[in-house]
Amino acid sequence: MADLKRLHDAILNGDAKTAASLTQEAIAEKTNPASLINEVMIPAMAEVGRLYECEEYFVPELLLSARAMKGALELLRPLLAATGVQPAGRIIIGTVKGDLHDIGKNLVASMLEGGGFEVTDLGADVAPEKFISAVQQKHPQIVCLSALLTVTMPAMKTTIEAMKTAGVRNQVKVLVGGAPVTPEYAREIGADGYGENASVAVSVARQICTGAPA
Ligand code: B12
Repeated sequence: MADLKRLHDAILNGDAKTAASLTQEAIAEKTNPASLINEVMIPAMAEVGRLYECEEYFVPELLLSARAMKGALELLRPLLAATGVQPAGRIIIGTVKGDLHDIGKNLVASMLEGGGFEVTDLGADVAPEKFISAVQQKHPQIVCLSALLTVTMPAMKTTIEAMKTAGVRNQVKVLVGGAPVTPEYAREIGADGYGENASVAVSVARQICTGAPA
């Protein structure tokens, strides 16, 4: 059986090769991808964050762990998408301008795909104009904004304001998230919804698109 503690440690230690091979093993053994992510991989990144906070890790270690996490998530992505049911709606997602964090956003995008949504991922450090032109081209029901830095949270507000000015705000619902974002902040900046993690993002998106309870 794949050693999940070793997978946790491989992400923690930034060992992308071991993380990928243990993830492959877990996939071959039909380990549930959602529990692999929620019970092993996200806790590993949380520990990385803790070590960074107490100055045992620095940016190079963060980058190595992030690379290991992304590689493992990439392997799980098709499995998350395969669990999907009916196409539930179109979604545009991106990390706001000035912010390069994309692991959580990628996870949200994958889970939304898994939830049957058609997702256009604009990437990280996305300017408001890019969100606006994606709305004009793709006509999504929802725009998802991610921010991981206190200093980039205001870019969510700027993006919403720019959507108003461009006349597209009333065509979509805006869903926000990311570690420093709170439901109060979401309300304050005029977002329509907030999700604390990727699975909540899927239920909130489903509620917005179908009116189903979250
Ligand atoms: C990995 C990491 C990095 C990597 C990012 C790599 C990448 N490709 O993403 C690198 C090394 C590049 C990095 C850089 C920096 N980082 Co950094 N980073 C992290 C770290 C350790 C983990 C983030 C992560 O991936 N978490 C795992 C994912 C799965 O969780 P998540 O992102 O929170 O996403 C979940 C939810 O928030 C939610 N969610 C996320 N987005 C959305 C969107 C929607 C719509 C919804 C509904 C939900 C949702 O669902 C996700 C899944 O459950 C955090 C620490 C932490 N504990 O968060 C610091 C952290 C975010 N970084 C921090 C800092 C300070 C920086 C730098 C400024 C450091 C520096 N001095 O250069 C730079 C900024 C660069 C920039 N301009 O963006 C601080 C931010 C402090 C703050 N509040 O502002 C943190 C909190 C570390 C700390 N404790 O100080 N970082």
